[in-house]
Amino acid sequence: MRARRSFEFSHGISRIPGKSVAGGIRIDGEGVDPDPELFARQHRQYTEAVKAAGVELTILDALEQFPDSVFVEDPVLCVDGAAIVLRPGAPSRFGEAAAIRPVLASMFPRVIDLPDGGFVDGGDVLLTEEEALIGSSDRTDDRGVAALAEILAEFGYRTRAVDTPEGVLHFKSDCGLLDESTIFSTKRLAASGCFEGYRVIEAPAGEEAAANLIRINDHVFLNSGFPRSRALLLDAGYDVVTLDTSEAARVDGGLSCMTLRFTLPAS
Ligand code: CIR
Repeated sequence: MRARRSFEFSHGISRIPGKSVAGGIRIDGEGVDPDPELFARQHRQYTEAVKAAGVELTILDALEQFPDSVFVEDPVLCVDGAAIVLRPGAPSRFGEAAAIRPVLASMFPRVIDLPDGGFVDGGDVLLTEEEALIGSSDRTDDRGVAALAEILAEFGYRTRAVDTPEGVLHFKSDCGLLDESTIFSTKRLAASGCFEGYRVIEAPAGEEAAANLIRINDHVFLNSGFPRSRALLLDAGYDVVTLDTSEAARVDGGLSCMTLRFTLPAS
C-alpha cells in the first residue's frame, strides 16, 4: 500500500527553544511570559514522543537571536524530497528562513525558495494527500499563496485558497489532519465551508485550542487539558498521545509548529 504522504513520516526537524523565547510574538501582548526552563522540558517530552512515533528527528541548537525559532514549521514546508523555504510574514522572523536553509540543503535533494514578493507562514498550510489548503492570514498574503501554489503543483498538489479566521494566528491554529480524509477543526473554521469534501470532527466548545493537533504515523498528538476532545478522538478510533504545551501556548505556539515532518527518499 502507498505511504500516506500527509501523515506518514520517516524524518523530522525540531529546534530547542532559546532562553529568549519570552520575546516571541504574541497576539495578547499582556499575557504571561513562558518559563524558558519549563518550555525546554516540555519540548524534550515533545521531541521524545515524536521519536517514539518512529521519526528520525534532527534537533537543532537554539537560536537566541530569533525568539520564535523553536516554531520551525513557519519558515519551511517539506514535500516529497524537497524543502520549500518560505518567507515568514512577521519581520522579526524573516531571518529564520536563512538560518535553517543550510540544514535543509544538507538533508534534502532539493531546496526551493519561495520567490521574493509574497509571504507564507508554514502554519497556514495544511497538506492532505492531494491538496494544499492555504489560509490567508496576517502572515500569509495572496502573492505568497499564488507562488506556493505554483511550486506545489509540481508535486501534484492542488491548492485550495482559504481564510484563516479573524483573530486567529494561523490556519492550523484551528485545525489538524487526523487521516487522509478527516480533519479536526474548530466550529468557527469548519463553518466557513473550507473543508468541503472532507470528513470533519469538530472540537467541542471551549476546547478550540485542541484543534492544533498533529497526526504522526499511528499517533495523534493532542495538547493536554482537553478531555472532551481526547474522548471524542479515542471514540473515533485514533491512538491519542497528550502533551503539555502550556509554555508554547503563551507565545501562540502549539504542537504542529514545533516540528518539520517529512519523508526522505531512500538513498
Ligand atoms: C509567532 O507569532 O510567529 C509565534 N509566536 C508563534 C508561531 C506559532 N506557529 C504556528 O502555529 N505554526
